[in-house]
Amino acid sequence: MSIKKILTEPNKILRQISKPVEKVGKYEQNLMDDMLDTMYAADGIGLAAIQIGIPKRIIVMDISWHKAEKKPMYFVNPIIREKDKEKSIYEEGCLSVPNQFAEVERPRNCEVEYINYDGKKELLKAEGLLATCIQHEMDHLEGILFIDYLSKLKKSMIIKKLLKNRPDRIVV
Ligand code: GNR
Ligand code: NI
Repeated sequence: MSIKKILTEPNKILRQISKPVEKVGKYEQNLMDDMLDTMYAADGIGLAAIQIGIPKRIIVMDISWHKAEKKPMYFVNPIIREKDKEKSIYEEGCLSVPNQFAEVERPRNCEVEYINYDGKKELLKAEGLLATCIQHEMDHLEGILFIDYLSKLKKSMIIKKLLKNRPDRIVV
């Protein structure tokens, strides 16, 4: 188990479309373990493999309040089977867009089909934060970030701030 570096916007890798997983084996399970460690270490509630530079359709999540009682969730090759017509607005953040938050509107409920940690097919009815988070994570698999839903002005302001705050920025 190890903690990986999370890529941040702007980075072309985050815009890649992730590839389906053919089978959940030891490599994939080890990757999911590392992703979960990385997510907990960064205080996030979800993480897609592309955020650590691996373009595979794998997501880990834990939306439980008390992290003493961990409730990890694993999604491989997730597909949205149904989306609610009703929308809800949530203030979103992203580990790849550090310290920036904005309201995003998405379908309120959704039904997701996926493969779990043990390689078994599952169906999940998601609502509230769970539905928001799974949709946010599934966007990562398509190279989409929550800032893509904002106005051009808001988005460019956020990207400007990210560039300014880069830890590796050289100040002369
Ligand atoms: O940690 C996270 N919090 C969050 C809050 C509201 C909506 C979505 C999220 S996901 C985010 C972690 C992350 O960037 N996952 O890709
Ligand atoms: Ni994110």
